[in-house]
Amino acid sequence: MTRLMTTFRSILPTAAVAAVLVTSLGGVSDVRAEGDLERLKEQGFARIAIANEPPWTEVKSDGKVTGAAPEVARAVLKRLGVGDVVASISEYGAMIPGIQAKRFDMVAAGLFIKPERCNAVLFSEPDLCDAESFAVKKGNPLGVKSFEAIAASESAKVGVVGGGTEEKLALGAGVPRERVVVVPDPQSGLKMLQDGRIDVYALPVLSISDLLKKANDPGLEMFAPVENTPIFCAGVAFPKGAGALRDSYDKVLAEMKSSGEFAKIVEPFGYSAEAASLTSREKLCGGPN
Ligand code: 6CS
Repeated sequence: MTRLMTTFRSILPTAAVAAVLVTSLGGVSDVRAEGDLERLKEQGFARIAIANEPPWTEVKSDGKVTGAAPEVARAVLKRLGVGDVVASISEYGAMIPGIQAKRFDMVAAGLFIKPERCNAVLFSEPDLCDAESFAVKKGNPLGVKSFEAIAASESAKVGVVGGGTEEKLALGAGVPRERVVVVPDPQSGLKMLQDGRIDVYALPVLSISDLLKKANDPGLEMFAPVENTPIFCAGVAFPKGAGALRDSYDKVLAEMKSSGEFAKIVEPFGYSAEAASLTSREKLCGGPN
């Protein structure tokens, strides 16, 4: 089980020093690449960004971190000799800048693999896939079934997580900025919907299903799948330059998919293990990554 990281330890592993020396001598990526995995082994854990959006990622009341994405990452890393996964909560929009600033070693949050993100980070092969959904008041009084319908309405406001895919989908469909309401976390979005401060709360199907089940509010319901939106698939994100670490991760992930271990981890959270195998990082990135 993973632990929620409250403060990062500052460790300068020898591998990183080696990588700097080799780079300054006309670097050989293999040394740096070897350094990434060696650094994590020496560190004893990988620092991961999560969102706390069950069942993708979840911080339990005792601080323990779980969810499909961290559990897959933890299992793969253990096989690579990295003993633990230590998480910190981040908004989706801050995850990639966090990787680039080396605040995190990886993002294991159900970050959807999309071309614009593939330009900024390296992704593992896809692991968790889902469709988009709306949480609405019972009976869907505004009759919204797409982001375009929200845009076409006079006043409908849609709640979204900051820097997430739903925010981009809403703006891309023409919903005016002032009617796209960024909420800090899933619980806040649900409360804003219940209070009528938003008319729609947009998240992936499994996130909304989890929220509504826990809310047990007969005045709310889910509409899914959102029209004109694809099935999205997520992967673990690594910094550009950590190609060999990403490839080592992918090799173990593929072995776990073949052996059935991957399915044993993700299916209890509600994910289809097969869905990830129906696509690929290259297809989702629109080219090599
Ligand atoms: O990666 C994203 O943008 C989306 N992923 C999840 C798991 N939830 C919402 C977010 O927009």
